[in-house]
Amino acid sequence: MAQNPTPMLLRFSPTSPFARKVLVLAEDIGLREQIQLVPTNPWAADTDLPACNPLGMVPALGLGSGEWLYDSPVICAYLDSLHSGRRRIPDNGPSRWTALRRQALGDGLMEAGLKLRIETTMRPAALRWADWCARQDAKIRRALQALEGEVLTFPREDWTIGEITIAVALGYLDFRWPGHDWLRDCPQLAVWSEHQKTRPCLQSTMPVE
Ligand SMILES: N[C@@H](CCC(=O)N[C@@H](CS)C(=O)NCC(=O)O)C(=O)O
Repeated sequence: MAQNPTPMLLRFSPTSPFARKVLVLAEDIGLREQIQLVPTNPWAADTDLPACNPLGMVPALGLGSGEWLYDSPVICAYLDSLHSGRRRIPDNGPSRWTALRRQALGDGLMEAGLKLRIETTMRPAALRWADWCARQDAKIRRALQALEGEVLTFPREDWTIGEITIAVALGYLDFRWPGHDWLRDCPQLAVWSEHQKTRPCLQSTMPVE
């Protein structure tokens, strides 16, 4: 395996699903020990995160050269380029586009969940926008239905960035809304999700408040 000469720094928050996606991939491809974690609260008024990522978001990966990479798809593509094993982002062919599309769907699930959470926990109650919440809820339900329709085609062992992202997105929904009914009409996806939880890289990256 190629060794990165200087350790990489990951600005991350332990509750961020996007940061968890990066950590799951890093562990899965054997690069976790080359990354030093820098816990960062992107919402803190005095955070210096914008010096690394002008968008003020985690995850951001410091390369040791002074350059910082963001956002999670870019960081994952970079990490996947550093090892000599099976690529989690296939180099070419239809499997590449399926993996990237699934990553986009998983990222979109996380984003809808995050927007829902911001609206329901951070925004003052008097200013909350019910239609916005309903819109995010509908996105989540449609995305899950789409995944239910293709979950039986997911690779059994050789997962890609697509399935990694989807597993982390489902974990985020469980973490923030325990007991939710979003998977009620997605029995195959629910079974798949439970099975993924036995993977060491998902167990070692469980979100904590
Ligand atoms: N598209 C970005 C999304 C990252 C993101 O939304 N991060 C959240 C934490 S989960 C954040 O830092 N939010 C702070 C903000 O929006 O100002 C990625 O894939 O990395």
